[in-house]
Amino acid sequence: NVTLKIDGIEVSVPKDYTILQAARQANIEIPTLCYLQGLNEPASCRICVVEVEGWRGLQPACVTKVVEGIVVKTASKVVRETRKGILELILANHNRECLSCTRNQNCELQKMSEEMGVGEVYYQKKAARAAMDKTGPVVRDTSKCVLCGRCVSVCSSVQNVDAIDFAHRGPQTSVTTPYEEKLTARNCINCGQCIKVCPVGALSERDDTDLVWAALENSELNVVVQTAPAVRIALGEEFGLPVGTDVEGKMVTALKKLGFDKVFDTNFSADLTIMEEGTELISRINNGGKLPLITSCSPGWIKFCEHKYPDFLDNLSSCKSPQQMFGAVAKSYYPEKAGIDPKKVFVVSVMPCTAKKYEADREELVVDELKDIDVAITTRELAKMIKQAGIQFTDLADSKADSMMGEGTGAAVIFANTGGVMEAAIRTVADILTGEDLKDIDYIAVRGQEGIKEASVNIGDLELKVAVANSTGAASKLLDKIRAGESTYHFIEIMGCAGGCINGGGQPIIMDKSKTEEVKQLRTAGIYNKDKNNPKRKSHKNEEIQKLYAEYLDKPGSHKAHHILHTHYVN
Ligand code: HC0
Ligand code: SF4
Repeated sequence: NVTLKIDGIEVSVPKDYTILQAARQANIEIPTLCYLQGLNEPASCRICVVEVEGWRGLQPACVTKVVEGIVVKTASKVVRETRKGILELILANHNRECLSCTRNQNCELQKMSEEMGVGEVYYQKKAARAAMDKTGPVVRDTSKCVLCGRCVSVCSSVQNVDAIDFAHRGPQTSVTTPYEEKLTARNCINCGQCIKVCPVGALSERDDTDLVWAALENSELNVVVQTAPAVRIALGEEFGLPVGTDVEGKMVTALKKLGFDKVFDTNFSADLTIMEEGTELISRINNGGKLPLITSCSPGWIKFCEHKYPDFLDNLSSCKSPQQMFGAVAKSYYPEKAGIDPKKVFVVSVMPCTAKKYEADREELVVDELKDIDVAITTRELAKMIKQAGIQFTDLADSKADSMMGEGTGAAVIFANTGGVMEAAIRTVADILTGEDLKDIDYIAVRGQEGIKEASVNIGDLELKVAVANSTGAASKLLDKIRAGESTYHFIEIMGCAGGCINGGGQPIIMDKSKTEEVKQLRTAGIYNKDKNNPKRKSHKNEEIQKLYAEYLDKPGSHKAHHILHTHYVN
């Protein structure tokens, strides 16, 4: 260990620590716009400069290693003045239309400017409005970019996509796509992980809330809404509630107040997905079908597979995702039972995910000329709508989702966590194969935040070999091993984002990037708690699903189920 003094506090840290890490250990905040531990440490913003007694000039704390006995000052006059000067230069180059920015009051640059007491900024580079790319689910506004490089790092190192990179030099430096095309033109998978790390409003989701308001105001339409598993434990953050708080009941009340005709739940169709996908897995194992079966519910992963691993397209489950299955049922079974014209049903989904906007528009997912989903909005967009409606969210009483498509089991809610789809599937497949009502249903081996998890599960005389990858970067490593013949499995879960949907690109933005892992853990725990407290924890126990099969679909994998709930991806 190395001992040093920071702002008069003696700190002892491992010798490979940087001054920034040492300061954080001592609970001293050094501001930075670019730093992400272990991921983006380029010292590009220079905001983190500190003074080390006896050293020449100021040092960037994020890359300067600790040295025995040094005395560091993080807030001396020269440090404060230098930081402010650097900040003013960044601001001079930044489109400062804060009032109309999606990140107004949620922007790291804005917060920093306020804390550092920035006064007048004397120069304003002409805002590059023309550079706005609004075509896809992920919107780019380069006039706001501060060149921190976080998006580039995440897209490359975590997601292994490389859709964006630095281009040009000097004052012309920018973050852009190959040939400066639209983000949607090539390999971007719409995961939105770049939005989550952007300190400012240079990256955001396409705002589709106007489409939802218009539908709600159209009396001709029957507007139904579904909410994804992960939304209910994160939405509260937008209203100041502690991370991981379960706000399912308040969320349902808020949606009813917004005027939706029916407030249903994606948990219902997550259970439905398990019925179909579990049946598909058993059938592929028994009939010599293509293995491993790979989950197909994460649209970011699907697009990644199409671009980089097209040789695995036949491994993908033919099941549509729960979002799409919900829409397909909401436009067939629901109107039939409710006696309404399917064309009048307008389906809104609230998702923790930006790629769900892309999935909603995929041509493969149209049944009988009707799109499954009309509009997909993110958790953040729903929070905006609730605020726009003047609803005092934290004061709301709880209510329950509407029946027919509102019931969900514990197996459904854990879809939100990495490993959850796998665990939910095993719970049902194991019961089907053994013919028992198994009690030991916590499959701990597939839980947790590691990029790749592997397990063998004994079900009767079958040894089911499974793997879980979270983030497309982790998926690459797993699939490369399978391609090389080094690993074999029956069943694989792949989710596009690290941690699964709880950390999707549409979830509330975590301003303090040093808390990212902690937030993931708290949201994950919130989801597992909901599973534990649900009296039904297996998808096949969902009574509304049983009724759907009895009254409409017949049985899992039936002809009708295939027509509306399954699809096929071709390159
Ligand atoms: Fe997910 Fe889903 S679990 S992808 O993470 O499968 O977005 O929460 O809604 O569709 O259910 C996201 C979350 C979903 C879907 C479900 C799956
Ligand atoms: Fe990269 Fe995902 Fe952002 Fe696209 S949405 S640029 S794939 S991080």
